[in-house]
Amino acid sequence: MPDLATVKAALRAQHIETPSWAFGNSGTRFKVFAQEGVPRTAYEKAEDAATVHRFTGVAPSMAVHIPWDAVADYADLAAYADSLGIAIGAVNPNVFQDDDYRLGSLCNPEPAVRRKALDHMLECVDIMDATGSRDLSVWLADGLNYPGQDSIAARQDRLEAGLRTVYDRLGPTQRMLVEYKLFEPAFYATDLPDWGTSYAHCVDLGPKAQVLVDTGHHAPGTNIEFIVAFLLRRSKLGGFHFNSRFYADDDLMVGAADPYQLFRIMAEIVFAGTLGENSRVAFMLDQCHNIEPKIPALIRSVMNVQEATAKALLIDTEALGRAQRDGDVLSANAILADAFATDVRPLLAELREEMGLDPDPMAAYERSGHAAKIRAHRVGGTAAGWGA
Ligand code: PSV
Ligand code: MN
Repeated sequence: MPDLATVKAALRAQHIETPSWAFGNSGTRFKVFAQEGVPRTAYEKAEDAATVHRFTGVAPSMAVHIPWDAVADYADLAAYADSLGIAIGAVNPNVFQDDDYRLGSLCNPEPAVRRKALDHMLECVDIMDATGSRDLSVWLADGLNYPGQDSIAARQDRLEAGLRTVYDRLGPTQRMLVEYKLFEPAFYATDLPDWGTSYAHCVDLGPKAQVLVDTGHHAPGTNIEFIVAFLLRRSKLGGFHFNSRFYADDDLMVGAADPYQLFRIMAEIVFAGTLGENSRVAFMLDQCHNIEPKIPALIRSVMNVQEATAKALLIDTEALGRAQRDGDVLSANAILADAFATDVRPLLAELREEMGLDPDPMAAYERSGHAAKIRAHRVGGTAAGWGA
């Protein structure tokens, strides 16, 4: 059986990144529901991310999305985040919310629009330099709604050229994470629809380009842990955007829909030995809290990732290896199922106490009165979000 001290050390070293946009108002294309106490600026989003970290102890960075989090001085934002005990994580360029991007960004048939998208991405690398961020997180909304609308092959050529220019601008320790998505907003064809397409571009680009797996971006029934295992084997798994989905890209709290899937994904991470201090895999959340309060939803999400990780770390890998070598299908499956069935909450409570935290982050946040404080303080101004 795995040694408990080793399990705890791995859990303590795990780093789960929160997304700035999850603290702002969000909704669906039908309605954005405004909440009270929502941040007005990137600085206030950093305060919320720091609050999630204060209660969980394992969320010491916040991803930013530009221009949603545009500020006059990015080094100052990073210094403010640092003063709160967190860092600026992945920088996400936004090349999908401008009228110019109606027909795409890097794949757009119009050279001037491609240039505009490229310039924005290069500006995002400048922001990485200013904030000390390691990862440029690239997601394109590019694609086609109708057969014949544009040349699928020519769009791949434009994509390749655009990504290459951005890649060549990266510093020696910076990375480009290339995200894919099966559909939405384009419905007929997406220019980066699946992990294979992202992977092929990343292989062409070089070692600083790696695939980003958003758990909500696959066809129903896709075996995501297979993708994870494959990419890890090739050192091409850059990170995750964790969330839950029932139907499409639902962006619900990770672990809410299918905790067993999350466990199976984390099991592949454990099998590959890619947890711990030097993990090159970025564990990021990409969620929207449309009807639930945002800070506790993110605390819960971080806890859900921790629980899945703890269960994966408890897999008896030696016994599993034996059962696999013996072709003992039932025992092998039972070893995995046993680990998943373990109640790891007492272990995590103990770990939190050792880390000087409250053993129950959700209850501690409720008791803290923080929600009332931000509701009273954040009055006036424009709440961050999608037009709420
Ligand atoms: C797109 O659905 C996505 O997953 C990308 O990561 C975006 O950057 C993010 O959601 C926020 O809209
Ligand atoms: Mn995503």
